[in-house]
Amino acid sequence: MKHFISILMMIYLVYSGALAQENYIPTAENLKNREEFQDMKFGVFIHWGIYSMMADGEWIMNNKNLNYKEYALLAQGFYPSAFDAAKWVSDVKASGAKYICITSRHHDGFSMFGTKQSPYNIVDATPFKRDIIKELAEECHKQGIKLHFYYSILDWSRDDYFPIGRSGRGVGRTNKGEWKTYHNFMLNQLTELLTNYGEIGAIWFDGMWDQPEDFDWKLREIYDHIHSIQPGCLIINNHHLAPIEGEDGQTFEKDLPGQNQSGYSSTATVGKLPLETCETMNHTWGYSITDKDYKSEKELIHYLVKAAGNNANLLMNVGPRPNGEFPDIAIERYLAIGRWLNEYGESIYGTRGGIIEPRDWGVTTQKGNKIYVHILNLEDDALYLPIQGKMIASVKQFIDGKPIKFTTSEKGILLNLNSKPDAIDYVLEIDMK
Ligand code: FHN
Repeated sequence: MKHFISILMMIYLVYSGALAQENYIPTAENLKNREEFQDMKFGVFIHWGIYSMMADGEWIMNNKNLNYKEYALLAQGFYPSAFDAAKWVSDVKASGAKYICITSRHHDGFSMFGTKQSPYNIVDATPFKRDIIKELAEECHKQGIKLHFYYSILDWSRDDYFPIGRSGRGVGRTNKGEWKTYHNFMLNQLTELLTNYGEIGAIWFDGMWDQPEDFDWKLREIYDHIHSIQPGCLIINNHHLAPIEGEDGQTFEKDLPGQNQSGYSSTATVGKLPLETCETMNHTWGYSITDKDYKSEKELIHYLVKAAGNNANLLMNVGPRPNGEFPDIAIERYLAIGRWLNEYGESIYGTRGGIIEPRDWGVTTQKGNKIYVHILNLEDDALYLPIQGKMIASVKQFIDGKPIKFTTSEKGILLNLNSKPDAIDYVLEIDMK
């Protein structure tokens, strides 16, 4: 009998353990942070590492099949003499962005923070010896910018990232390490990131696509570990899939939610979590000396507005130079977005995707009883909206409050704009009754 009861107990424990793994219940703080995350609407992504010295993007180690031991020697020459966290954060603020997501460790395996888990980090392996993540965190907290950490779960330099994945196959690793030590290494680094740098808005994972679909990353253990240290910290994973239990947000790479122009998003079903889309200003994420093909101010503002209309944040990337400065053209673009947000921010911050689905002419955003109509591309001097006229109190130009005349039909209204809009974003404000 005793034996029978202990078997029952064991079954119960295993089963309840499995259930605990399955049902992630976010804390109230986490839910509040999700709302705040959605309200912020605009963030700056920073891809920076020792690869910036080679000035050809963050994948150079893989793309040129650089031997991992040889590549590691780059660290000895990394001295970003112009790095100034205060300047970064004030430029980010001037862009109107409310958060920064920075690469704490990219696929090359080099940690941009002072970690005790490996000497291959900015404090111990470079003559610079400064923990740039610490300086950035302090400045973000001081200037009221939220800080998110990008964290690669694939690694081209460690033997214990084994089996080797789809990428980094030509960098010379021949040893076979134990996955368990890699897993523990990640858990310990995450502990450091979540205890040494104050409140962290999100951990943003990347690289899961490196292994086959059925690979067991023991994600849930990683996610629970993060939430056990900072329950409010959002977990976002750029795995290009539908959200996985334990996550708090969903990101799309170079695509608005539901699109698949990048080729990354074919399996990324849009879920119910807060949404984000990340994009490059030019073509590469890490600094490239030749890639000068920057998107125009108009294109960038349109992307931000379209993201908002699709109920998503925009995370717009910059790849700092090896000396630690943002490229001048990136700063110019950020400042242009900031000037636009100074005027039109009310129609973006704190909004959610509007009741009218995105259209070819533009998008709508919504806050309380106000609908903002963002006309980005209209060939006519009139616009039909499927909103019942009787529900509308007024329609006006956002910028100066000038009333807009409209006629009502059975299912909607026809706005008389007088002329074809030519602003970067012609914004109308509709007050609902
Ligand atoms: O391989 C990375 C790439 O370098 C960059 O970090 C982007 C950002 O979304 N994510 C990966 C590609 O999916």
